[in-house]
Amino acid sequence: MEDKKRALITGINGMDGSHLADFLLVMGYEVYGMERRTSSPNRTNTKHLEGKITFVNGDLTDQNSLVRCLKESNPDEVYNLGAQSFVGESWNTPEQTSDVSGLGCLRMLEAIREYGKNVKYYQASTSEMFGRMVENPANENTPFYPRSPYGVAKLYGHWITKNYRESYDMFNVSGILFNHESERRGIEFVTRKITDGVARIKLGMRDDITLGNLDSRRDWGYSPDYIYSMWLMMQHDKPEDFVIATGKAHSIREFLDIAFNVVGISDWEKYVKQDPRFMRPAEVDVLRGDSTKAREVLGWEPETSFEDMVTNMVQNDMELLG
Ligand code: NAP
Ligand code: F7E
Repeated sequence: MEDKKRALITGINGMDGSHLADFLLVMGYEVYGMERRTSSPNRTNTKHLEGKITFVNGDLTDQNSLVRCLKESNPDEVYNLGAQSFVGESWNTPEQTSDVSGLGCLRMLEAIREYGKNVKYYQASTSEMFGRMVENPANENTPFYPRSPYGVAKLYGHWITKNYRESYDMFNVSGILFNHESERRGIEFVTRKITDGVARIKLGMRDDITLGNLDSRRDWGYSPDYIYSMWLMMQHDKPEDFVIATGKAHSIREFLDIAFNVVGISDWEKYVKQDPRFMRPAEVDVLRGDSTKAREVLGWEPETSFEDMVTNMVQNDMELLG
């Protein structure tokens, strides 16, 4: 019988980490999830995975812990999804964001080199690297122009992944993923903040939602569709970088329109307040991607529509709160 493939996922308790673990289990992998120690457990997204995967303790700011995680998991594939991923917070903690989301990638690459076995490496790059969008839609050849400490840190991760691929002949890939969401999205991100707020308003638990800039536009996809692209990149015959996007951008207002509509509210403006606290020092006005390469080379396509994704998220929050 063929040995099971083994995967190590950093950021296991995050949105993408938990969806990727679900998928890899279905594909017959032995899955190891790296989590960092917290004073109280943080397994909201991964409670259902207990007993099915192995949790290992490590931190992207601690080189030795990464080497230990590799020894404990002996992986064929490492998916580096761990990051300080909240753009707004990256102005408050720029150093920590750079350490985790930028240097964390370098540490994992060095850990793999020290471990000394052939391990494929996936880096979670982001559309935030395009920031001001020199070209719309952006593809793999579009110049970068990050607009936040998070975007700058991720750009470092992106380039060091490519540099180690070229320097040491490693199988390293970067997936440049545009925004993607799901029912497991962290509550601070605008999509989940809205769907949770809409459910609370509908259930009479709150009067309004307070947001920042309602005019920015994002190319929003569905996380379970996007994690599939990560796996496809790792199975491709050569290591390359790919843009993953739907190709359509929507404003926060459009998101609000659909989310409130799901619970039968059409005059949503009266329930939404704006506060400069949620505005950013440098905003990314629009993000839209061109994933032609992924569609042609990997055969990847997004499956879930924007409307279905928003509906799923609102209905899920209604169930959780109700
Ligand atoms: P997420 O839900 O915020 O998950 C990030 C994970 O990283 C969390 O589990 C977090 O652990 C972990 N983490 C934070 N600091 C760490 C450290 N020092 N050491 C180890 N782990 C640490 O993010 P996501 O939305 O799933 O995104 C996954 C990855 O894709 C991230 O790298 C993100 O930057 C990138 N990305 C996301 C999107 C998107 O739209 N979702 C788009 C492009 C790229 P705790 O639970 O302990 O905080
Ligand atoms: O903001 C605006 C905000 O925080 C989206 C991360 O996964 O995707 C994500 O980063 C937009 C911005 O996501 C609020 O100003 C308005 O224009 O949901 P967000 P993000 O910054 O796009 C990229 C691709 C990643 O890589 C990141 O890791 O919404 N906005 N009002 C607000 N945003 C928040 N969070 N809260 C508000 O109240």
